[in-house]
Amino acid sequence: LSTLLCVTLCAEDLKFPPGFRFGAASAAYQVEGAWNINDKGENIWDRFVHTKPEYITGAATGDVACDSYHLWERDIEIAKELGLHFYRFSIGWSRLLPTGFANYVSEDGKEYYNKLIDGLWAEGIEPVVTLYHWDLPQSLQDLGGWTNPLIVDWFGDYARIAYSLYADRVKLWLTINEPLTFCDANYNIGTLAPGIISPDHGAYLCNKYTLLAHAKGYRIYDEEFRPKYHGEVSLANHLTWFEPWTEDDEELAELAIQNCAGRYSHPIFSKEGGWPPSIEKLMTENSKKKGYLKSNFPAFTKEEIDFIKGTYDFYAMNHYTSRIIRKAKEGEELRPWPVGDAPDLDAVMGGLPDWEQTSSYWFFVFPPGIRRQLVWLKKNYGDMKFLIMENGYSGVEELNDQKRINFYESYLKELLLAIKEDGVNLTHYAAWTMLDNFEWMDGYSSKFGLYQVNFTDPNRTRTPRASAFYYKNIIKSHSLDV
Ligand code: BGP
Repeated sequence: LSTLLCVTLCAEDLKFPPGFRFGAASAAYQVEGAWNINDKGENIWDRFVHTKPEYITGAATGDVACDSYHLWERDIEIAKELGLHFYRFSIGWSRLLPTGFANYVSEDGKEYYNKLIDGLWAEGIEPVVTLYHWDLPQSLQDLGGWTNPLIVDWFGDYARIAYSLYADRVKLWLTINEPLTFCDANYNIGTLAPGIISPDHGAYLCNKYTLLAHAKGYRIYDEEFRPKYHGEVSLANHLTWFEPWTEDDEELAELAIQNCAGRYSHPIFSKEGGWPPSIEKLMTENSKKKGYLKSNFPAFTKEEIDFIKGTYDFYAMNHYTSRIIRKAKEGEELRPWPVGDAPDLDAVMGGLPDWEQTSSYWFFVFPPGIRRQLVWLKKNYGDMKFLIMENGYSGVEELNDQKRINFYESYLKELLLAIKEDGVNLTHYAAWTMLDNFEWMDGYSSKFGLYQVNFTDPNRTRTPRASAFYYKNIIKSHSLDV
């Protein structure tokens, strides 16, 4: 009845389902610092920031970042202050395995994550662990990184070691964070480490071997660890939502969604598996246009399709932004990815004038996108457990960050509608992020933190923003009615 009486959501509707869990997400390279401490191995971000500083705003590095390697206890205190139910962090592959390979486990790395996991549990906060958040050991990159099929085994070995050390206390695992972002930005235009430009080959090989590596990581857990520990595993996909510019662009918008969401979802979550047929067709046509004899989009064998299919226990989505999209006009010049348009689709993309532009060049605020994306996933891949594993707002330094509060309120409202009106089984929400941190190519110029971090202070003092109190109240009341 309340729904009928209310124009928008009413108090009752603003409640999250019992058992719904709130958290925050982070990534090793973005917060830990201590890049060369003890026996930690060099990773591709260490190498990238030290050799190609011109790629990063202010030539910033993650050498110290938030210094969470030393300040992990303060981080747990903050997670407790916020009342988080879970804290998502990633393991630094080369911190745990300095050579990148399984021949040698760092005692120091092992203990660091042990302390973090135990410290979180001591405060009743569940650790959620990502195995790979973009910091490949440099030793593996030197052998081709994600374009070398052997990465599937290297990742499998690393995953097995991480499970054997922590699966007794970690029940929720994400194998890989955002293949779309790191494959396309690593190997397409070279803006993320290792900064290799190979759009027609590197990016696609990375797509394929990332999916196979994820599947390997999933299957190892499933066969060797699940019987004892009963945890759950999936990967986290970055999904941008696409709206058609006009009715004529509906098919194109669907193709763009397939190219973003489908490329990393269809092989895992669809009944038939393999690449989305529309994307395979598009890539073949594009290869021909570019003069290749055959498609340079790497095909899967039947065995590979079966190996990847079904390797999930839930769908984890990172979502920030949306685009409107239209076909390029005859002779229209496309702005290069990722700032502008979509050459693969011969399409122009952007935000509408009333979509707020955040401090990140790629990020327009469009709250309905998050709900529409979830509904699309449910429609395409069926009913399952959905988790938001990243969502947040990039702004500036100010402590009174009303715009971030507005962002969280509007996106969370859409999630409540997805749960209540569309029947989406959404169980977790992770804010990106708890602390200002090293935001990849933006260095420290872009702030996503609920807590401000003073990066000029050797103690890396953390100070709550207004949004931290807002998020804390939401968690406490389990409702948006705060
Ligand atoms: C996600 C990444 C995060 C985080 C966030 C903000 O794609 O998983 O690691 O960085 O985006 O993005 P950016 O740092 O590019 O502004």
